[in-house]
Amino acid sequence: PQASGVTVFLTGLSGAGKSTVADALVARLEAEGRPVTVLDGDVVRTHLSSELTFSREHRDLNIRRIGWVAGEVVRHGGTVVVAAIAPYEAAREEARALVEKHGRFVLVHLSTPLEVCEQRDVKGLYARARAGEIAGFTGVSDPYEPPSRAELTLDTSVTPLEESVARIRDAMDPPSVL
Ligand code: GGZ
Repeated sequence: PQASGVTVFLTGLSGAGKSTVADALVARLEAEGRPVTVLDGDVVRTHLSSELTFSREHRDLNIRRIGWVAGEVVRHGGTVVVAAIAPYEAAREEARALVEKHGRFVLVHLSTPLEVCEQRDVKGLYARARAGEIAGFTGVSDPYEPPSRAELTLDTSVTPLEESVARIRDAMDPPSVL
């Protein structure tokens, strides 16, 4: 059969659980013997988008780059897991189009409420944003447009990690042709 590539694109606020879910999903896929390319916003911004700010223009450019790389991997039958805030619908849809030229795209909205993300505040960024030390922080002083067509929506404050992984794993399989 023809190689069938897929990109799982995790979008949501800072602290929504994107990296945690991505790590657990990658572990599951690698345990199946399936190599995975991980494009985590944080890491991409170190290696591929180091000159970019958090302006809308730069966020969109960041997501376009991620979408293009994901498309190239999917073109060769690979598996990609993206974890990025990707706050703008138009940029997410651009990434979808770049990937769907070559394979499947599964958009997963981690819809964990802002209050929970802010309470977690793993890196203290929300506190700094509230104090006015970080301008244009998503959810505080910058927008997040919820996806209007996510394949899956998961709130990590109510869904256990293993269940999130299982549901994403199921959504990755191509629709069965009976
Ligand atoms: C949002 C910011 C900001 C601002 C720094 N707004 O939770 P983190 O800390 O570790 O990951 C976030 C990361 C967001 O990068 P992305 O590439 O995913 O964003 S986008 O998709 O919008 O391009 C956060 C940190 O960078 N961070 N400043 N102002 N998040």
